Amino acid sequence: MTNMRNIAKEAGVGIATVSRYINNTGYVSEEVKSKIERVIEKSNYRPNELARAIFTRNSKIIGLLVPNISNPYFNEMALIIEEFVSNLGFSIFLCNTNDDPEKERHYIDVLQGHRVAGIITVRSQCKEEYTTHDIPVISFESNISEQIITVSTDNYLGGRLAFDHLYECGCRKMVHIAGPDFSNAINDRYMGFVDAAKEKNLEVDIIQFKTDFQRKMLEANIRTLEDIESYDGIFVFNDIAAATVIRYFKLKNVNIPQQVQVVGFDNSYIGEFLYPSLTTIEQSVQEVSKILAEVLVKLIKGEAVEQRKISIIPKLIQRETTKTFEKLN
Ligand code: XLF
Repeated sequence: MTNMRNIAKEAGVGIATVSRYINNTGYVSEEVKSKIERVIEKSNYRPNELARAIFTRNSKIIGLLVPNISNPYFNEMALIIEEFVSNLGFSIFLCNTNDDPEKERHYIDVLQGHRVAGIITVRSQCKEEYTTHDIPVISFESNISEQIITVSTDNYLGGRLAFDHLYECGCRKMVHIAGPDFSNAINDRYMGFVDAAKEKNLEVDIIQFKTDFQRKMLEANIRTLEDIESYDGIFVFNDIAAATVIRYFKLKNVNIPQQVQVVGFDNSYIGEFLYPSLTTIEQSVQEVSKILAEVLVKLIKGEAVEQRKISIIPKLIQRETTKTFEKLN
């Protein structure tokens, strides 16, 4: 039976070298690489997809790293990407990083070990880990390196749209509930909101949450917001956090939109199911997911992609958590 030991013996190299080659964990000279490849080629040991991938260095698996699949935006994204790539013969290897760089690093290693054909990484906190191997990578939101293509919404514009809408709906005492500050996307939403407020000479308050990926953690954050009903307008950094804010107001008998108006960000499917349904800033999950999948497949096929930054234009989706203009008059 062909195994690493046999391959090493036949190629005339050490087992550690074969292991470095197969796991892509260190330097192997071109000459040694071709010796190992020749032995692997000769062997017809092809027991399963993983082994095939290891031997041919080319699997039909795409690694998808998301902060946490329990966020509706990310679970919809995973569904759309999976559908798109499966039509092209690829399967998805889904990893939840929990916004933990250690966990993300671990998954990058696992994906390398599985010889994935490409990686889609969402809100990544790692950098060199993506540049020290030759697997094609595309990033949503995080700028990893000059070489790696980033897709992101114009979050700054999104923050401005949220402010302008609340302002037009009559809000004058506003607060922004911002998310974890390691995310460019979240910081840009915050900056857009604050800059638009400055232009109207309005001071806005900011509250910062440390997480958005688990409902329980969000609820714990929200319970600390004592005077939240003293505001008449709230812009929340994403829909799942906005859903938790709405529920909190329900429990406190605060009426939305009569007393407080709320705007989320994402336009994930959860917004329509809420009562009252959520006004939000859309970052089209269809558009984002399709671009991520399409561009990655191009990179896997070795096709050139010129654009390094791909920007999605956000748009206001008005529902029931903000007053309609008729109600204002
Ligand atoms: O990283 C940001 C924050 O949350 C991402 O785009 C999201 O809006 C998804 O819910």
